[in-house]
Amino acid sequence: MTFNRSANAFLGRRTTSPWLGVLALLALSISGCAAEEPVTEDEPAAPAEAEPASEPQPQVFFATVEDGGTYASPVELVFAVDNFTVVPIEDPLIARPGEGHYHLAVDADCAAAGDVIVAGNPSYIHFGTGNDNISLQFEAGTHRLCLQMADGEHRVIDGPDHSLLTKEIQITIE
Ligand SMILES: [Cu+2]
Repeated sequence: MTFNRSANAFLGRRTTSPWLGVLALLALSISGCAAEEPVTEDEPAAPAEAEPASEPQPQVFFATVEDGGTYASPVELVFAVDNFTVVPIEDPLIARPGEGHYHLAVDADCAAAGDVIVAGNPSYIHFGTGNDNISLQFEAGTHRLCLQMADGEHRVIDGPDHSLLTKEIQITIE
């Protein structure tokens, strides 16, 4: 019994001893890593990645009048659009992405996205030659103007660009 116990104890020491060594090595390597950690933390933070340049958005606007402005009649209206190409309509009509022409609603509601201009309605003027200006006579008072980009089939541009390709303003004529 005594022999066995001491043998077991001996064996126990023999068997645990190498593990202690391994644990000690592990502890050393862990502390080694821990010691190196602050070095990486001290490195200057990587500069924030530049935001990927977002696609330039098409946007339509009046170049000569602004919302809330007061003007004398006749009013020279000039239109402009960024990141969109103004082209004359073709025969037969064809719609191409990113291209179109101006429509102007005078004292009338903007046409809904995807709607085709109402032919023969004098409230809706269509600039099918790709022209970008008109001189309009107004009576004194307030007037609504809604400038919209239409595609080559006279359809008010639909989709996510719609809101930026519709510009509604109110002007006052003295
Ligand atoms: Cu049109």
